[in-house]
Amino acid sequence: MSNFIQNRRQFITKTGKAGMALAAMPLFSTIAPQAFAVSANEYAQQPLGYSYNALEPYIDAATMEIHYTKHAASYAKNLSDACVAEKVDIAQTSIKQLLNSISSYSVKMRNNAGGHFNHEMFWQIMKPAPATLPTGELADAITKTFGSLDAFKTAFSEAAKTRFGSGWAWLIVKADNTLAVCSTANQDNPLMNIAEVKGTPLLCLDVWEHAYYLKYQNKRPDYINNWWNLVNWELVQKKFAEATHA
Ligand code: MN3
Repeated sequence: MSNFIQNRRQFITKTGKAGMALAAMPLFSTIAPQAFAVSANEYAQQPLGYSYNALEPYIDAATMEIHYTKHAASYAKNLSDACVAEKVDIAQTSIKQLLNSISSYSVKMRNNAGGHFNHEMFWQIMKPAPATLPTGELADAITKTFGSLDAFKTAFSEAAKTRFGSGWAWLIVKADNTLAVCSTANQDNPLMNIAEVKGTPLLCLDVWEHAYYLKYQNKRPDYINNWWNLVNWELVQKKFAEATHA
């Protein structure tokens, strides 16, 4: 199979509805192959895997649409601009590599590389009607570190509630394969070389007001409590396995 056809098939699989329109086109259309290569680019905003109202009643459609099309889209656009200005070769540099050397770049790069990475992860780490519990090695690790799933949720929720101002709460796996909960300010994340607590992110929660204010106003704890109904545990588990079996 040629790379072009393979990329095109992957693109259609990844893009869902948007891809369906392309699927109806003749295979050898006049669309440039680059159009597909860009969709797989981790520096570009990827299509949302569900509709804006799919996370209701926990996150409302208006919040999702504004969050995805305005806030998150801006981070991707500004990251792209910063990479041009600061001569980052995005074909040769993964976002993780960029984050791990973020102290070498501008504040604009830091805010937007983090903002883009964090939101892309956030959309994926949620799904409509997910499994309600982690299983397997992840469940064992959570019990070992925190005592129980409930104790973990309490610790994570507390990190999210007490993050002053704007930021994120995280479950990470550290270099020694142990789990930890932490939070970061603004759009920082635990992959950054400047992070106080470093590790591979497994789960993240956006606690910027733009993530919940339309529905929850000042009641951040209610947003956090409801958000647990959306956690894509299968993906958290997959990330844990990838990080610990590397
Ligand atoms: Mn956000």
